[in-house]
Amino acid sequence: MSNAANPDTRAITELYGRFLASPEGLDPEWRRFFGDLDDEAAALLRGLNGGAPDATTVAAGVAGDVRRATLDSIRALMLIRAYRVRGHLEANLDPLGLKPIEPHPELDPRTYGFGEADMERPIFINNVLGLETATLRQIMQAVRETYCGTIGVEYMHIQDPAQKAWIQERIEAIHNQTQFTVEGKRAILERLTTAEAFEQFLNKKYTGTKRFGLDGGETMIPALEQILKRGGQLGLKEVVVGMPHRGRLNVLANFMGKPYTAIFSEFQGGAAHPEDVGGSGDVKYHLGTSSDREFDGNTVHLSLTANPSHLEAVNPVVVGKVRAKQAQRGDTDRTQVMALLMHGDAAFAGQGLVPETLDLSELKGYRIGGTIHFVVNNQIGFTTNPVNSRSGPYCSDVAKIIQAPIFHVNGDDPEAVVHVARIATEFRQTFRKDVVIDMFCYRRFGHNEGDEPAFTQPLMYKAIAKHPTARKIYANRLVAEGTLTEAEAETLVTQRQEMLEADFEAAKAYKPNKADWLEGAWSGLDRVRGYDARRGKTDVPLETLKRVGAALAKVPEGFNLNRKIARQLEAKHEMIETGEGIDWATGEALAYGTLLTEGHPVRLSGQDCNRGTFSQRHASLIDQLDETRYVPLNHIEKGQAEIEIIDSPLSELAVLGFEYGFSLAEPRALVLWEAQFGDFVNGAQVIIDQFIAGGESKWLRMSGLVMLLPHGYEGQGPEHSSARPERFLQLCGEDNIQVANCTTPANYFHALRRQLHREFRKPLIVMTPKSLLRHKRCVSKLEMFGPDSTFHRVMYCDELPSDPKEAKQVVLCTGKVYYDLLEEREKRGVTDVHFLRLEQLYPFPADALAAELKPYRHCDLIWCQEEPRNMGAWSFVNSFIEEIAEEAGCEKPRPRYAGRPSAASPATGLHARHVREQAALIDDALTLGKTALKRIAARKVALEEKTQGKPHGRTGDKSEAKPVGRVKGKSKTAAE
Ligand SMILES: Cc1ncc(C[n+]2csc(CCOP(=O)(O)OP(=O)(O)O)c2C)c(N)n1
Repeated sequence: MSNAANPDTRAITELYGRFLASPEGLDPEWRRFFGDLDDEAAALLRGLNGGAPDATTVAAGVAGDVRRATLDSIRALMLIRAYRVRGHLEANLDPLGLKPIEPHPELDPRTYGFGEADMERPIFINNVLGLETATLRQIMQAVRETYCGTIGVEYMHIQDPAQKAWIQERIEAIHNQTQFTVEGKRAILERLTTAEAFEQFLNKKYTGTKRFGLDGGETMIPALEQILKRGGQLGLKEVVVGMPHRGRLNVLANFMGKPYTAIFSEFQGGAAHPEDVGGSGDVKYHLGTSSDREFDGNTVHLSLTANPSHLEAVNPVVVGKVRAKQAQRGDTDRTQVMALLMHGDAAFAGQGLVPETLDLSELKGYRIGGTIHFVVNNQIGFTTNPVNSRSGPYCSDVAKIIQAPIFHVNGDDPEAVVHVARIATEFRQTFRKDVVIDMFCYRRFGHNEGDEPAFTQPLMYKAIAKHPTARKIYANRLVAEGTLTEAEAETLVTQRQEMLEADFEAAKAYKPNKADWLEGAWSGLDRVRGYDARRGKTDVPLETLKRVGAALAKVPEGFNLNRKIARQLEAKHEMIETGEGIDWATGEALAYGTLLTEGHPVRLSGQDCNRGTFSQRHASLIDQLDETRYVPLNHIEKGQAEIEIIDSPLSELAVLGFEYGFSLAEPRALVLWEAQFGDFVNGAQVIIDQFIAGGESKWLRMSGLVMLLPHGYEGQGPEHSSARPERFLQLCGEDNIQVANCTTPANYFHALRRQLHREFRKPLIVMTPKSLLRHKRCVSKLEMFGPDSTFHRVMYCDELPSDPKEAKQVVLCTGKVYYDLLEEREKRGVTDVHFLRLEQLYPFPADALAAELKPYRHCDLIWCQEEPRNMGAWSFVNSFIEEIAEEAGCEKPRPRYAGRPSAASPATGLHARHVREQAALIDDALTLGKTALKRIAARKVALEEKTQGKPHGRTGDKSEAKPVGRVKGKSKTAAE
């Protein structure tokens, strides 16, 4: 709209007339401009002309007063609209006022042809801004109060007319200001004083100790209070809070109600939990807590989620927790439980998890009815200025991807901050949608209390040193307007200080008396004790299995099933009826279905997981004529629990975080996340390292989350082969997680059911198959799911050798390679090599393996894997195997390695090479002793010659295995 800066008013009227008559003929920018004006302009014209807007009247311009009035009204509306869109650019947001506010031409009345002379002329604006008819001066005052005061509102990007209109009405009629009562103002000052006194007290008592103080952003505390108060009035019963380091102690003390004595005790080196609880603990500014707060008779339960240092990583976890809690409460309209997330400005703009989590907000499988985001925008990130932190003007711009309204507000105006907190809460409760409060403030000290900020921001810190605190500014304002006396304001401060002193003394004797875990939804559960088989009772009566199986193969009358799916269902039916050949997907469905009949909800989310990446699951059946969905597992029997299978957005980090959060709040549901291919799991690494692996130890929070990671070397190249089991195994310690690689549908079934059939919860990471999904040998009989069946951590081969004495070599392995070994052994007629499968890699099944090895003490031991030597389980298992073999009395306890040589990339992209490598590693595993070593050495030489001395292929093995002969044997079937 290049000519909008200096418009000819007549031309605008004509343009508008043309727009009404035939908008297509207009330049698109003008079309959009008038289009946005349309409703109000039409109403206004109706008001002026006493009837419908008439294109010809406007275009031709009736003579005299009406024409001029019309023109004024339209121009005034254009001006008002410009303020709605861009007023925030001239708002007084920065308490430090470091940068001059640049006037924006679209906010200048001259841009619309108004001059000084027009200031006092009445203009009809038809109740816009609560004004029927107003002078330009009055209009300017109203728009500047509403849009350029200490609040800048961004909402014109919202496409939903109802949401946009709601905000407009909510702020324009009152010129975006709440008239607080004397009581309200005192309450705000009291909260501010509490926040400030706390930080100052800590600063005095623990000078230089890291606390990531809220100093400069204290106004957040009265704002949070308002969110709870207004939320409680609007039906809120529970808030799950997530926040970073900044101001966390203040929030714990002055919002969550954690006793000062407990916090001081932690500063004095005391533990957060009683000592006998165990765990590694965490620094105080990462800890969570929960409490009940009461306002006007409404009790709101608060829980602050523990989080790692990784900024924003807690976001999806909080959101997932809220979803679970909503389900527990039956909060179907999602107004009882809410997420409240606090952010730093640099982190909100910079971390990719922020948009990933925002993206979940409106999706059926993940929505929670909106999060309130509160950004403590202290205009700095550690030592980095905003200009180096983001490309957009605001740190909050990312929230526009979900069209959230954004309220920028000056943190030195506590009434404005509390006012927007109230509006944001109302908006969330009304539209059940995310909303952002971006509170501009400053950081009074360095990034932490030991830092010198003047090294990097000398000018900013000169300004801060001279700047009075928000409490002081507000107290002065209230004194000036006569709300309270200076002495009263000071009394508030001294009262707080005395209280803090008393608690400081009391803290010396403070001892935490209990750890807040295994409460609420977790009561009845216990922590794990001992390293036994931990099977749980996972077997299921045959009739239940058949009932579930029958439901799996049934569709409603008249359902138009895809022909290929129909054949699959017939096959399923056959499996259940005959009790033979139950495949992986059916085994999995039986696990879900039987849990559902026992009342355990199941929730599986991941990319395309309804169908399954390998077209194996088909959990939802799609009618071929109208695309309606039918989920057989939800139609087993009356009173069963429900399964939710959700095709996730293309995110690993946010979705895994969400499911982990869900599992924290709901121990009685089976919660699973599935990777498209296991390779992609590293996109979620922060959730794995910081939450799943360490959460229980750091924060005493258990999780029964299951991660399904398709894994296996099938010639699909570097990115579709490995779920990087080595990464998970490296994380294993202190009994934190379980890592499994099951080889039979029945064992997988028991592993899943076991998650809910023990008194504790542990995350389970399963390397799941790809080709085995359809492998004729990878099937189980129904009886393996039935009475007295169980999970096996170690499984031995059910055929050869018939007598352990006849064996010469034991090949240990995990996962799919077992079937490759089996087939090759068969093909070669080898009868003296015994196989042992580790179905669970961690906790390492030491007792079971020792028992299995005992009869084979005379044998050579081999570890066979498909992954390169520096990957897979080898580095993890080899010392375990050796120790156990030694203890079991094995003659040659050191296992020999049979697998791919170390490599930079997990797998080759060349299929022929994959086949060659795979054949070689199987050959290595099946070949005995010296012969094997000779062959390996020969291959190494050949390769080196080929690559002109560059060690590019296999590098051989240094095992000291001895040659052994071969024997014949018969079959045997049992496991562990
Ligand atoms: C993911 C991640 N990267 C880096 C850091 C190190 N770090 C801690 S605080 C901080 C600055 C954060 O700035 P901002 O988000 O504006 O919050 P503020 O500290 O200013 O309140 C950084 C870079 C971190 N904690 N997390």
